[in-house]
Amino acid sequence: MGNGESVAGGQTGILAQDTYVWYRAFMMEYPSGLQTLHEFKALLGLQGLNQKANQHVDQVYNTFDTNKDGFIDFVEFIAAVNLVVQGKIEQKLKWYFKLCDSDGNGSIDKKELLNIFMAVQALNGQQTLSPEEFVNLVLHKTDINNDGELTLEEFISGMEKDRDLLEIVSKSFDLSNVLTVICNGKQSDVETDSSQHPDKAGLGKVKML
Ligand SMILES: [Ca+2]
Ligand SMILES: [Ca+2]
Ligand SMILES: [Ca+2]
Repeated sequence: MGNGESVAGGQTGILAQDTYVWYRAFMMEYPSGLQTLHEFKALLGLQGLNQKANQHVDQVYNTFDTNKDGFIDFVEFIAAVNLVVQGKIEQKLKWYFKLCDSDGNGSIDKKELLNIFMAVQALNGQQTLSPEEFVNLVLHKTDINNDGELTLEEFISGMEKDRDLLEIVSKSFDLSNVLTVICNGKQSDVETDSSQHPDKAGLGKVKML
């Protein structure tokens, strides 16, 4: 305890050492210290998406932009990395809920679930379930009062009770592929013969799930 402060905050966060590696990578890529939505998409190779997928990416970006200034700064960035890499289940579920609740009214309805799943599918490609199957499964298992909408409480307690469902949902919302892209840097752009030791080697040390 004591002076173990890190940008990410909290003892369960990414180690200070890792944070430094991320910080260097972030500042190298974004010398202004801010990442725009456009850069976010460029970094992840997410240009030219269809509308659904695009909306989803916008929403992911917006949930990471916690102070809502329209940019992701390093603190927001590392919080996002922290969540995706080693967030506790409940933190992740809260974040999934926020992602799904696109109108922000505090509950998820069928249409929101359907939209999010189709968006995720557009991004990640093949899924074992169809969007309808996914929505029906989630509602069937978590909509306890049967009103066709999910509160945060229903969503979290439903997921915690059903490991299989939790796994399906976690897989659907998995962003670790996104982090792999970040970790590897824009390798395709940097394929000129690199004589020096690549600076980003340290990034490989950041543990992925
Ligand atoms: Ca921000
Ligand atoms: Ca809603
Ligand atoms: Ca309900």
